[in-house]
Parts: sequence; structure tokens; C-alpha cells
Amino acid sequence: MEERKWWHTATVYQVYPKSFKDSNGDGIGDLAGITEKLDYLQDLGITILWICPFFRSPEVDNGYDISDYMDINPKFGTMADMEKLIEEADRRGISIIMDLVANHCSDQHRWFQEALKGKDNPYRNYFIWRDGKDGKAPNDLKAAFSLDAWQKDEKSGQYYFHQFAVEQPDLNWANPAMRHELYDMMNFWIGKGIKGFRMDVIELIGKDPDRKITANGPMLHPYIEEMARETFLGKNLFTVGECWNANPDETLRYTNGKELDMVFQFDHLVIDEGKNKFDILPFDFLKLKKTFRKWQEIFADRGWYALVWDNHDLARIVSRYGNTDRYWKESAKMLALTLHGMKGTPYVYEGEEIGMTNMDFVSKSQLDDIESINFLEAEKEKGRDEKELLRLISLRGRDNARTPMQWDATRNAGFTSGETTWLCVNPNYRSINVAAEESDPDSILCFYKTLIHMRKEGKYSELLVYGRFDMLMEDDEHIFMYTRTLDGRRLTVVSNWGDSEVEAPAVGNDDRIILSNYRENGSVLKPYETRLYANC
Ligand code: TEU
Ligand code: CA
Repeated sequence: MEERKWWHTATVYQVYPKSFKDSNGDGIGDLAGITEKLDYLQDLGITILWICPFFRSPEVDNGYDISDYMDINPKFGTMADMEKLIEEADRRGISIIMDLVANHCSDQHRWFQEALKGKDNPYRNYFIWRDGKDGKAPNDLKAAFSLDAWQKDEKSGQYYFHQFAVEQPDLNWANPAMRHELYDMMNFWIGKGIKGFRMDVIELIGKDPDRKITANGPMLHPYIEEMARETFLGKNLFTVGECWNANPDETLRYTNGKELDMVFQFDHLVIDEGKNKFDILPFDFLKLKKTFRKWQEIFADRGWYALVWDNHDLARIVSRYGNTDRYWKESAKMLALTLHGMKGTPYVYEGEEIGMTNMDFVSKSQLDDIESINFLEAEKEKGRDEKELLRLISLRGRDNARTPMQWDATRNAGFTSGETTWLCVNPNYRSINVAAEESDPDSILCFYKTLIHMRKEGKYSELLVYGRFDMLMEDDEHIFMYTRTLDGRRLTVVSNWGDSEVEAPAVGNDDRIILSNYRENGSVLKPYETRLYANC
């Protein structure tokens, strides 16, 4: 039996502070807004709250470009607001984990401003500088939110390395002074009562740009081990790393006890991606199942898995793998049970629990995200049609996840008392909102609540948390079916992933349905029907 950890029974809720709840009417979500909604989160049953960056930032990448790690973005409030939030969350049994952006900072950070002063500045070596080659960048590495990963500094003539926007210079992890300053910062937050970290693109910190190695670099694990020892290890905190390129070996290394508790990997969320996220391929259901089976098996008895559909970088899952035309509610619940029935720690991204959908962006002025805007501009230059590009952005752009949380049917979805919001509210808030779903026992929200509580406590908790996973009917084109077993007790999840009826597969004689998205369950599975059976 695996060693038990306090977070094994937890479901994590992710908040994007700019979009969750505005407390002062300026149209921007804030920390006091999160505090206002803690009762809602407690009622939902979540026990870990991951809050995206709330630090000082010029917001080129909405807070993932940090200019002061130990200060609060004034738009979000003050340090006193943060302290209050931590305390109030703690009172409700909710542990707050913060986003650690350790691969890069903002070009407005004091370290970078100092570094720009010249080659002799003590902070120069906090970043990665190289001379150009024949008047060009040192090599052809590319960045995520701009073309080249090297940016020339006219004053010194040297280039600095950045894997994201030009305004997000990469930190130089080879410099121990820089590393220890980051550790001090982490310990500062641990001292404030933070219970752990979600580590942004942590897989990139071991980079070796001269050899064109970015993810999974040679020094990656030594750095993480050192960071763990210097900060969170042995303090009963919770850590999760963001690792787009994690393979099984890497992942087991991350979770070997000396590094992180778990990592996010996204294989099941890129199966319909071609060259990049806006190059959309047909959805391959069999590949999806195979991917889940593979990762569930890897973590069968070591390490731990993060179960995730949605986050602030992804389009809304019900719009992607569900069906928002005719089976919005059914498919949202089906997706929820399919994921939450598996082994690992489930993550719920704000609004996922009420079935929030993608937005239909029809003009560039509605967009905020640097990734989408840069994509739109670059592709337009190549002669592509703006309408078509906006269609792709509406399907996959990050702003889909960032439209304000839909609390009720009043103006601006009850997100703000103000007239305007920093990003448009999805017009479907009149029907899709928390208030409507709270008063409806058949809602997506209530379904999520049931799943979260079932994992946390009660009769099926242990089975859901520790039960062995076995995929069934892996070659079936419509049905996602698996069992979780422990000491002869068994749960079976059966989901129909299509909009037509299919024959319901046979289950064990003692199995009875304990949860479903249809009131009546017969010998066929209705469109998007999902069932949870138990033999105990
Ligand atoms: O995202 C990691 C990352 O690699 C992104 O480029 C991701 O691939 C992209 O958003 C998918 O469309 C993290 C954060 O989650 C993201 O919000 C930040 O913009 C990024 O790091 C830079 O800090
Ligand atoms: Ca505000």
C-alpha cells in the first residue's frame, strides 16, 4: 500500500485571479474577490486552491512576467489582502498553493534592469547573455510568444535568451546566487502560510541554450532537488510541476520523493494538435484512451498523476471534447466522471464545474492574450484570412479560459459591480452561471460536488484514491470504460463519448449504478451517458 499523503484525497481548484471575482468594481478580479468566494469553494469540497500569479507584473503575459516576486500586483490588492486570504482559506480547510514562475521573470524586474546596465553589473549573470554570430542571433532557437529566442540589447551588443515573450527574459539557473535568491523568495511565501507550489514550465530550468536544449536539460533534476531541499521538502507541502515534455522516465524521476509530488503532462490534451495548437486535427478517441491507459499504468504503484482537463492556457473542455450544441449538460458531466474516476489528483479550473464554454471571438479587439494576438498578426502577414484565424482562436485560444467567471444572471455575470470587464463576458452567462446551477440538483455543479466529496470522504473514497486502474474495451470506438479495484471492492466507469446510442456493456452481477447523468439507465447508453457502478 502506498504511503498516504494529506493531498491524496484532495481535489485542487485553480483560480485565475484576474477573472474570478472583482470586489471593487474596477472590472478586474482581485484577492478580496477570491476571499468572498471561499465559502463557495468550501462547499464545492475542494481542499487545495492554486492561484495563478498575483505578483507585481507589467502583465505582458498576465502575471507570468513577474517584476517583483515578493509584492502583490496592486490591481489585485495588497499584502494584507493576501494574508487575509490565506488565513480565511485555512479556516475553511483550504490550502493555498502559489504559482512559481522560476524559468523567467519580467524585463521590468529589478534584476533585469540592473543587468541591462552593463556586463560588469552583478545581476548580469542572473540572465543568459551571448555574443551574436555574424551580426545575427547566436543560434536559431525559437520562443513561444515571439519568433526568436534571442533578443539583442543594443547597448551592449549582446543577446539575451528568452523562451517566451521578449519581455520575459530567462533566468540563469547556472548562477547559484540567482538560485538562492529564488529559494529565499519561496521560503518567504512558505513563511506567509503558502502550502505549496505549482511550478510554471519547470521542465525548462535545466536548459542549455548553446546546445539548443530547452526542456529536460542535463541540470534539470539536480536543480529541482536542490530547490526542494532548500525550500519545501519535509514540510508537508504540496508541489506540482508543469511539464509539457515529460516522458515516463522523466516523470518518475520528478516524483521519486526527492523532487515534486506530481507533474502535469498534457498528452491527452494535444492529441488533436498538429504543428501547433491552432493547427487542429480530427479528434482521435482511441488515441485518447490509449494515452490515459498508458499514464495510469505508469503510476499504478509509484509516483502520482495529475488529472486535468482545463486550465488557464487551454480552451474549455466541454467545447473541445464535449458537445455544446445539444448535449452540453450531459457531455460536461460525462467528461467530469470519466476524469474524476481515474487514479490521481483531479484539478478543476474555475468555471469548469459549471460547464463554462469557449467564447466566440469575432474581432481582434476582443482578444487579450499575447499568444493569440501574435499568432493572428503573424499569420495575417502570411496572407491568411482574419476571419478564419479568429475562428481558430475561438476554438483554441487561451482567452477562452480567461473570460470572467459566471456567477449569476445579472449584468456582467455578477463578476463585477462595474460597467466594464477587462475581458469580455461570455454572453451565455444568462443560462450558464453558478446561481442557476446551485438551485438545480441536476446541474453540472452538483455533479462536480458529488465527485469531489466522494473522493474526499465516505464509503468510496479509498477506492477512488487508491484503487487499481484497469482499462476495458480499449478498442471500442464509442465507449470509455475502466474499473478501479481494491480488496475485492470495485468501481466501474462507463461513458458514451458520442451523440448516438450504443449498447451498454455488461458489468459485474453485483454492480449497481451509484451515479449517472441520466435519470434512467437502460440497456443502451444514451448520448454522452455516463455511469458509475459499484459492487459494494
Ligand atoms: O505555460 C507553458 C507553456 O509552455 C505555454 O506556452 C503553453 O504551451 C501555452 O500556453 C499553450 O497554449 C506556462 C503558463 O501556464 C502560461 O500561462 C504562461 O504564459 C507560460 O508558462 C509562460 O510563463
Ligand atoms: Ca478589482
